[in-house]
Amino acid sequence: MYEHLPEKSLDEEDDNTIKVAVIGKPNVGKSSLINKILGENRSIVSDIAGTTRDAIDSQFENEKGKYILIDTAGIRRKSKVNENIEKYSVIRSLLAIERADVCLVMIDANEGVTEQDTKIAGEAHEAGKGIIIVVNKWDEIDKETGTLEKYKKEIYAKLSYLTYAPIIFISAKTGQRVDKLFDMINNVAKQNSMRVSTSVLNEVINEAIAIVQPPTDKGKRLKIFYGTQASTKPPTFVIFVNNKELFHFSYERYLINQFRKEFELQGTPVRIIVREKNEKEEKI
Ligand SMILES: Nc1nc2c(ncn2[C@@H]2O[C@H](COP(=O)(O)OP(=O)(O)OP(=O)(O)O)[C@@H](O)[C@H]2O)c(=O)[nH]1
Ligand SMILES: [Mg+2]
Repeated sequence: MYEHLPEKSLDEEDDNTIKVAVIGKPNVGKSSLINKILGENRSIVSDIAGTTRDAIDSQFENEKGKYILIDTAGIRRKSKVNENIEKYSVIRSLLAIERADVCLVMIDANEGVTEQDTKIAGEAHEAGKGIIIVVNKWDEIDKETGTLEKYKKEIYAKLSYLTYAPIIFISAKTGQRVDKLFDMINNVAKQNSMRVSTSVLNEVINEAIAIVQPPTDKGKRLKIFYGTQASTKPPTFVIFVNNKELFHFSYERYLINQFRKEFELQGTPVRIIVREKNEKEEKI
């Protein structure tokens, strides 16, 4: 099904290669997924949690694109057994997240979202990466009508800051839906590196302001002068306002949601940086 490339140096990667880190706790099936994709036993798969010790890169290409798949060691709670190896693998995983464009946050369908998963997903979110929540071992679940929707709801309830990230239910063992991952990865990577012109951004800002008026506090109203995109990966917008204190979290969330809707930014964190501008010097 997938075409295999000859081994080449990872320095030769070109710009349209998407780096995908598979992250998640030990034994969730990270290496199994990568093996399924590569179609050979490249990474070690085993029942013993903590088999993978290092981040392992595999270059891979199919009809959907070019990818570097980064297998990582499961991030787990501090263990008494071997703290040094533990610490080392956590650091390697964090480095893998840093290097990635897209993180597949893998969750075990049998367990649902655990505290550890929340921590790991949080790292990817904080790092501003494109994120896909991958629920693995779906083959082990007894399904009825609505099981999938119920799972989705529960996952978003527990990972409430990740409601933008798409969810996919797979089995690395049987290969169920594994081929669907690539369109998702491409979409999320595209959104994560999206750039919008200042004029379009300000049209959207003005429209948003017209729909929901900026808040007032102690008789003062927030004024939004204009915005500009400062950077990508993730999309980061600088918004110039009269008074930072008036830019409440709820209005920030509203604006981010508008941006997500208008620019089709599912699957990526979106950031806003607020800057103050003197009202008199600002005549636009
Ligand atoms: N039933 C079922 N078992 C799976 C699935 N994916 C992985 N497993 C099993 O789960 C165990 C752990 O798989 P690994 O791929 O080694 O897990 P890992 O996340 O790489 O683990 P570490 O490298 O130790 O962090 C193995 O016994 C796999 O066969 C799946 O989709 N369904
Ligand atoms: Mg592994």
